[in-house]
Amino acid sequence: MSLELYLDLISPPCRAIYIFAKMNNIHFNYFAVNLLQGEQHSKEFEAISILRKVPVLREGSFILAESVPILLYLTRKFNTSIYWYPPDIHIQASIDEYMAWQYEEKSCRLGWAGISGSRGPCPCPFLPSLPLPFSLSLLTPMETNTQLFCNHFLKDKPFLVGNVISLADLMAAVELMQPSGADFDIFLGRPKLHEWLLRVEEIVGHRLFQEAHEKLLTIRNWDVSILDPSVRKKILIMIEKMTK
Ligand SMILES: N[C@@H](CCC(=O)N[C@@H](CS)C(=O)NCC(=O)O)C(=O)O
Repeated sequence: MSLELYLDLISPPCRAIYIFAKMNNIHFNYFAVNLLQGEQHSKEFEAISILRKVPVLREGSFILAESVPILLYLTRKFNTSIYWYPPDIHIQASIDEYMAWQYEEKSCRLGWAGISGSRGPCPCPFLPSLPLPFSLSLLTPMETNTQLFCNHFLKDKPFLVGNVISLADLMAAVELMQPSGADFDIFLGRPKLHEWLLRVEEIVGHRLFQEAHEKLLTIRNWDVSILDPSVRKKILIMIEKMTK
């Protein structure tokens, strides 16, 4: 049965799955869902996932949403290298802890992803009141989360759960890259964080890492007028929440 992945590489969880599948030689059919054009709301995609979000995995009648269970499913089904999610229950718990924190939307993702939403494909045209550079209120959640990431999760370790890469590092690296879509370098002035990113990138492979991030890093060239209105509205609501 063929494995299908529904992804948009502008999305961090999609990039994590894409990189993971490629690194582990997992064969899949790639279905692009263009979020900025609202394809997640199409009837065809809704028939696959009522959640209308990517990533989604489909294998025959088996459909799975949410990046964390998708990654765990792939590690188990394809018996990938043990370091991604080692059997030690304490290590697993630490990986789970990080992934749960990252996906608690009100905390971390909103901060990192919010910046790219605010300056990426939809900056000034409908946010004329938002001065550039970013207002303090937009930067605050991102700075807070980055500090927490460095001080509580990464500390002085080479990787999040010790000496080897794990699913937690992959998920964190693609998320922390998100502000780069808005030309914002979160690694600047944070040498330890930058060294950690380089370690992850080296293991992933520079070419694959760049390939996965190409869409994000060229998003500023997008024509805002082709943005789906429902997507504009969602981004605006998200930014309003953050600037309150
Ligand atoms: N917790 C979910 C998050 C999924 C998610 O929020 N996907 C976003 C892209 S990062 C999406 O598809 N958004 C489309 C929309 O909200 O319309 C996961 O980890 O898979």
